[in-house]
Amino acid sequence: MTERTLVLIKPDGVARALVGDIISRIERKGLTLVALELKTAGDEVARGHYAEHEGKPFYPSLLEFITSGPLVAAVLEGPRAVAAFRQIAGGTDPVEKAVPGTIRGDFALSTQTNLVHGSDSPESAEREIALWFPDLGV
Ligand code: RTP
Ligand code: MG
Repeated sequence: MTERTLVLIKPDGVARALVGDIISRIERKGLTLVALELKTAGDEVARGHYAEHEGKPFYPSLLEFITSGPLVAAVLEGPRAVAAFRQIAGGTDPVEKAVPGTIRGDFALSTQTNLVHGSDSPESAEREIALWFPDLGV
């Protein structure tokens, strides 16, 4: 069954000029781009996006990081899109968890500046797509 996921190429990915490479990996995996936009997250969207992490020690710096500059927000579609994108992204810790061949495993060193976000479930995807692309129909 086809599914959608919300992906961010975080400000570090844009600043490091990795947008083209990351989108190329998404396309080569076979996922379809449904929406794609360069945006800068304001405080409200950032808090909504990372609501599940409120209260954690890294939350303030995470908000600062995600609002620090332009990012690319995208909606991808395909069979098992949520898991498929998280597979090509690699684990959250780019050294201990992400393996070579994944976006984080190949290009990141830090658990915070780990280049990409991908929704962690179809329910999260629905919520995040409504947050980032309120005009996108279902
Ligand atoms: P994401 O939500 O960005 O796709 O990443 P994820 O599911 O792999 O990781 P999650 O646990 O949801 O954490 C969200 C983002 O918060 C930052 N983080 N920093 N210990 C730390 O300093 C720490 N832990 C998480 C990362 O940017 C992570 O992607
Ligand atoms: Mg997450």
